[in-house]
Amino acid sequence: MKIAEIHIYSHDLPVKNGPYTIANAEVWALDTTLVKMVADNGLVGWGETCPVGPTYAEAHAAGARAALAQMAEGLLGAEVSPLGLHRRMGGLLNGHNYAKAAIDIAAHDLLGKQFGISVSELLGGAEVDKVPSYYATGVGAPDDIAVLAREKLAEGYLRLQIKVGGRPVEIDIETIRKVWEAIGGSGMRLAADGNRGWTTRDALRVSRECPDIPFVMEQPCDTIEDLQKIRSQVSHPIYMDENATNLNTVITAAGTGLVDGFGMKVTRIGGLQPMRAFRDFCEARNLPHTCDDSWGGDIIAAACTHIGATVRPDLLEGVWLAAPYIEGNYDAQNGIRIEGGHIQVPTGPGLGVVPDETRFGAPVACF
Ligand code: 0XW
Ligand code: MG
Repeated sequence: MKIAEIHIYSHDLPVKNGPYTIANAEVWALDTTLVKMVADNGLVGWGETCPVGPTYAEAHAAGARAALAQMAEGLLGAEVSPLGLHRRMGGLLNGHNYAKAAIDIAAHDLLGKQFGISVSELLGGAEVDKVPSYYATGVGAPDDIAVLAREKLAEGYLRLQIKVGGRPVEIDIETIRKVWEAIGGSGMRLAADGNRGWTTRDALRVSRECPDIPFVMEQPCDTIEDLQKIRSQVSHPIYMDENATNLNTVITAAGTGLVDGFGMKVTRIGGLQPMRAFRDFCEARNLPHTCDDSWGGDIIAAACTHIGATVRPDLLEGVWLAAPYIEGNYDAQNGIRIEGGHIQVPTGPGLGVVPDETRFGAPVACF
């Protein structure tokens, strides 16, 4: 099965009750990029990539489309095989994993459809038919975030990620304390995600002032050097998120014991093919991790859910989806939904979701 056509779409996803605020970004609407890959046998696969604005990571929506346009011509006629496609993409464009991920996801969707199996089966087999999600708050007032924490606990979420950073650190400390008063003892796990927004001074202070609260510090500071600096001085586990930009970085971070786990994004690492390698490295080192993306609709949600279902369950910190912040689904019937803090793994072939492409309008580019 070979690639016959590649169509690229841009689609607007307004943030429900926006804006969504994190340390380095405030977003009201996200510009997502969809890829429709048509094979020479007529089968169709879908991919998606959606940076959460231009400042969260070294990624932006127009950049994704430019990178895809750069590679598309050179991918026509290629075999639909994720490994071969990654090698071919590497020969067409250096870097830009987040754009390559849309091609990778579409190829997995197509392969699954051709063999009549789901993407999780392609990735080694699902361990579960439902995966836990986790809820991510925005940066907010301590009392408001504590109320939200109670609500999400009652809804059935097993894990909460609160956003911190980008404001006086005293308010972050107060937020962590109030949230723990709300959920402590319930079994709900807690992560405080700095999204690169704390200085090492702030991170050290938070850890010193909250020694009694068992939260994970997710990407507290901007750089790997910052993480190295605080590593031996904090009493809280450190998870790497934004700095984990490729498998090479992950191998070093895991291999040198720099981190205790990862918040991982399928598109940042380049798609499902590198994500399965990441999953296996983490299992070899007993490192917990999430299977997320920064944003996106049903295609990204399905990709994250399928890989999440293949992770050793005790290492899966949850599958985060933008669904609670998005109105509706691309696939009205089988679209991905969070119910009681959990997500049903799609059972249909490939990704198991079929988007209504009339929602996306005309493609912005066709090859
Ligand atoms: C909570 N997320 C998965 C969604 C936002 O895009 C940020 C991200 C994170 O963990 O950094
Ligand atoms: Mg994070």
